[in-house]
Amino acid sequence: MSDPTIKGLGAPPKTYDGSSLRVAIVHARWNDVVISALLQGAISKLKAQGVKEENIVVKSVPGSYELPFAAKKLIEGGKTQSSNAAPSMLASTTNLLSLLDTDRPSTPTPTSQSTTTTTKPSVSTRPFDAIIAIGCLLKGSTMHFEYICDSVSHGLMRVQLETGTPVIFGVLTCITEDQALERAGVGRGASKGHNHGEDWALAAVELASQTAEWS
Ligand code: DLZ
Repeated sequence: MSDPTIKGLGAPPKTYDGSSLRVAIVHARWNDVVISALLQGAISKLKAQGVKEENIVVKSVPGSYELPFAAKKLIEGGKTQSSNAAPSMLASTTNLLSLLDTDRPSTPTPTSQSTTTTTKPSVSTRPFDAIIAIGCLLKGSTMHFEYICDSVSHGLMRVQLETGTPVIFGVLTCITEDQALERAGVGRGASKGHNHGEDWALAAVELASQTAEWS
């Protein structure tokens, strides 16, 4: 049984309507069981908050280290599309519909990146209101984990401060596999844990809505 604790996301000051928002999720493919669960949690919560399917764009990168670069490219690409719609960029955008149409490989393959193009015309061309960067870093026996955790967390922070687009830190930094599974809501124990992807979706909708009001 999970203990009630003081940890976790508190209630927002108000309810946010995501129906006018465009959100990109970029996820790493390392540790795919955890990533898949987090991705599904984020998508279903975005939809529950009113974000339309055609305004949820999903892209993947090999590992978490690539997330800051990909987040920045998505933000820049979205802004380029808005001012000067480039058909080639639209064609390379994978939206939720195409994700659901296409079986995601259970293990990363070198070709999966090149097969994610879609010809569906429903993709919006507005800039993204928020990016959710999802990854799962598991500690190994070397310093690799520490270097990547440090780079990715600072990189994602830098991207959002430089671009002015909220980038949600959806990167689990875990010592054990069980810690990661529990934080994706697919724990192996009696309690499955809690899917943090849902929290990241809520954070994305809140940040995108709030900061639009502030500016
Ligand atoms: C190389 C590597 C290792 C060892 N572990 C992980 C991990 O646990 N989670 C993750 O998302 N990525 C890992 N990577 C891959 C790096 O993030 C990156 O993709 C490569 O170093 C290439 O830049």
